[in-house]
Amino acid sequence: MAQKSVTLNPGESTEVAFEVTPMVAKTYQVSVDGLYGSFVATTVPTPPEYYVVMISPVEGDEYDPYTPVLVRWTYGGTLEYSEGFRVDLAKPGESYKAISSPMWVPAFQYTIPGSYFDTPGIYKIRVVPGIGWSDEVSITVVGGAPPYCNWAAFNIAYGSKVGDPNYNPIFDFNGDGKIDFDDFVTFGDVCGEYL
Ligand SMILES: [Ca+2]
Repeated sequence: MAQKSVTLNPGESTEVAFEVTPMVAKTYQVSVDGLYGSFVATTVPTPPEYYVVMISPVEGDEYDPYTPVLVRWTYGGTLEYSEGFRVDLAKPGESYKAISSPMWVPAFQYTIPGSYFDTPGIYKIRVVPGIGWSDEVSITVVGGAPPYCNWAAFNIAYGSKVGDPNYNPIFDFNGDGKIDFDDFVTFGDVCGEYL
């Protein structure tokens, strides 16, 4: 806490200044030895040299269950970075866990496999730079029948891998680049009740 002491004789006044650097635009309450006041920060200072800004998804986006989420971001100030970016996910009611693989992504985008989004609710996604500030968004995974619950479409994609003409990433629930038995099991779990 900042502290300054002044001594005044009766009837005297003086000006005392404190400098604060608010990091969020909002109203701040201040008190000085029993005297209360407030000030409003309407703009925030320029962030540090290194910071992440999320491009997608945007706050409040809605997704169907088991839908992969493409996360894209920029890195402010300078594009030089040493380690890359870590992507963290907080499932509904849980705290953040690092989920990117490799942990430090040497790129500005990352697709979170659909298998992470197995429960309706609000998910938080955070991108953490090796150096600097992270940014986060919340998305909502809605309940109900996902549009891909279509056996005919799944059968066409079954057995394919990335690069094949019939590969369809929507069915690659675990994001391993191929649509195989694991995805078949997930498809059955998610879509069974809707088919
Ligand atoms: Ca797969």
